[in-house]
Amino acid sequence: MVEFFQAFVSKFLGQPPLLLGTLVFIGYMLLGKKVHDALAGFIKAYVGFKILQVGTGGLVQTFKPIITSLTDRFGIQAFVIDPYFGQTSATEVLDSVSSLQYVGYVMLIAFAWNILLVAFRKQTKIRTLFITGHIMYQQSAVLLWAMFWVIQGAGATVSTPVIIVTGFLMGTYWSVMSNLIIEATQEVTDGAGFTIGHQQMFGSWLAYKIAGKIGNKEKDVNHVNIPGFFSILNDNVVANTLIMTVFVGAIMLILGKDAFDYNTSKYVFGTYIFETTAKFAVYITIILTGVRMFVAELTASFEGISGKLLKGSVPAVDCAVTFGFSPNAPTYGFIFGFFGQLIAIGILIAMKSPVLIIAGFICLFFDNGTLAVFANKAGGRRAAAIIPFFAGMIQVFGSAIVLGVLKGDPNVIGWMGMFDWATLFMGTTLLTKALGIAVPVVLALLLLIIPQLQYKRHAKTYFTTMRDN
Ligand code: ASC
Repeated sequence: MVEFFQAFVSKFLGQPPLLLGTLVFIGYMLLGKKVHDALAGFIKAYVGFKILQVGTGGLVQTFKPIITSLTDRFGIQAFVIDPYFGQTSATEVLDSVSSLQYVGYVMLIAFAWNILLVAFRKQTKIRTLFITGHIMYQQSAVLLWAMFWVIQGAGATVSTPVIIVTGFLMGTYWSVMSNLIIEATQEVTDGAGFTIGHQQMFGSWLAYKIAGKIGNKEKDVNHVNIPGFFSILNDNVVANTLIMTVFVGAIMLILGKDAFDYNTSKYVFGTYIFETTAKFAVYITIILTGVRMFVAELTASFEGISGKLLKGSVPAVDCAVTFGFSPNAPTYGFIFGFFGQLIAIGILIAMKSPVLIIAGFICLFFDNGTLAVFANKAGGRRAAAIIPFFAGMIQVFGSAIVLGVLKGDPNVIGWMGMFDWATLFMGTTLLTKALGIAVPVVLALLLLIIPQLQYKRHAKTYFTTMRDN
C-alpha cells in the first residue's frame, strides 16, 4: 500500500504531463464528451507539455555550459539564480539525506490543501486551483530543502513535521497568491478566464499596483512603432535573437573560443556564437507552441472539472501564457531586468560579498517578462522598464541573502531567483532559521487573511468576475 502510494506520488503526481493530461481527460469526461475526444485531449495536453519541456530543456542545455564556464574561469563561489539551479540544489541536498521522495508528499499535501480551500471557498474565499505541474514540483523541492536546512540542518532524513508544515505553507501560497492575481490577469488577458500559477504572483500583483502610479497605461509597449532598424524588434523572434546575441554573445567573447567545445570544421567562433544565441528564439518558439497546445486543452476541459467538482474555480497556469497578450513586454522586462541585475552584481563584487550571483536566463526572461506584462497593462512603457529594473536588483540581493544561509551544503549551486522567492521565501527562510518551525505555520495562517480582505473590497462580483468576462 505504502509502495503503491509512493509510486503514485513520484511516477504520477511528480510527472506534470501525466497529471495535466489526466486532469484534461477527467474534465472532458465530466463535460460528457466521448471517450475518444477525452483521449485526444489527454494526448494534446501531454504532448503539448512535452513540447514545452523540450523548449525549456533546450534553453537550459544551451545556456548552462556558458554559465558554468563563466564560474570556472573566475574561480569564485558563484551561484546561479535560475529555477533549475535551485531545483537541482534542492534535489541533490535532499537526495544526500535519502529524502528526495518527500518532495512528492509535500506536493500532494499542498495540492490537497489547495483543493480543500477551493471546496470551502464560501468560507476561505479561495477561487483558484494551482495546476502548473512542473512549477509545483520545483517549488515543493526548493521549499522543502530550505525548511529542512534551517529547521533540522544536515544529517538526518527530513522529519514528518517538516514535510507537513512545508506542504501546508506551499499549498497556502499557491492558493492565496494565484487568487490575489486573478483580477489583474483578467485585465492583462482581456478576460481569458485563467490566473497565474507561477513564481512571481505576489511580484506581478505588486507590479500592477505600483505601475499605475509611475506610468501611463495608454503608452503601451505593444503600440511602440520603432522606426527604421529598431522596428525589427517588434518581431518576437528577431528581438529575442538580437538581444541574446548582444548579451550572451558578449559573455561568450569574454570567455573566448577555447572555453567552448565546438566543431571547428563547421564553425568559426563568430558563427558558433550566433548558432548558440539564435537557439534562444528557437526554444522560445517551441515553448510557446507547447504552452498554447496544452493550455488550450486545459482551459476547455477545466470547465468540466470546475463545473462539476469545484464549481466556479479558476485554473492557475504558467506565466508564459500571458506573453501572447503582450508580445513586446517580455523583451522590455528582459532588458531592464538585466541592467538591474548587472548593477546589483557589480555592487556585490564591490562589497566583496562572499556570495557572487550569476544572472539566470529563465529568471530574466520569464520573471521580469511577466512583471513587465503586468506593469505595462497598468503603467505602459515607463512602468514596464522601471519595475523590472528594480526587480532585477531585488532578485540578486534577495537571492544572495538567502544563499548566505543555505550555501553550507556542497550540493548547492543556486537558488530560484524569481521575484517571490527572492522576497517572500527569502524572508520565510531567514525568519524560520531565527525562530523555528512555528514560523511557516503562522505565516500560512496569516496568508489566509488576504483573500478575506480581497473579498471585502468587491464582495458582489467576487465570485462572478470570471464568468462576467
Ligand atoms: C520557470 C521554470 C520554467 C519556466 C517556465 C516558463 O520558473 O521552471 O521552466 O519558468 O515555466 O514558461
